[in-house]
Amino acid sequence: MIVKNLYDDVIGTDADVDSKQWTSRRLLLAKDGMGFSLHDTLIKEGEDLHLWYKNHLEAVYCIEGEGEIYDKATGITYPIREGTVYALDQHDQHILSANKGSQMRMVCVFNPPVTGRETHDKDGSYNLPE
Ligand code: 9YT
Repeated sequence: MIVKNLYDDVIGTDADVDSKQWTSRRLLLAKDGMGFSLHDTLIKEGEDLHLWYKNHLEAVYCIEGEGEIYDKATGITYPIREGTVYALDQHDQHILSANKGSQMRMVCVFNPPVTGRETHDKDGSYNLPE
C-alpha cells in the first residue's frame, strides 16, 4: 500500500513542479506502478494554457476556483467551477484558463502515468518516456 500526504510528502520535493502557468504536486507518478498518475495542480490566474496531450488521456476535476476550457476542435468554451470534471478522451487540443482573481485547483489523472520529468513541448504535449 502507498500512503502519502500532500503537505508532508510532496510539497517541496521533486514531485512538486512549478512553472510560469501552473504548479503541479504529483501525488502518484509512473514509478508508483499504478498505471496512472495523480496530480494536485494549481492553475495560475491570467494564463492561457495551450495544451494537447497527444500521448496521454487526462481527466481533470476542479476542486477550487473558476475558469474555462476552450475546445479547439468544436470552438466551444465550457465554464469550470468547483465540481466540474473534463476528460480529454480524444486527446483534445484545448486552452485552459483560470478567471481573473481565481486560481484553480485541479485533481488530474494521466494515463499513461507521467514520470515527472516531462516538459511541455511547443504543441503543449508531453512525450512518452523512451
Ligand atoms: C491541467 C493540466 O494539464 N495542467 C498542466 C500540468 C499538469 N497537470 C501536470 O503536469 O501536472
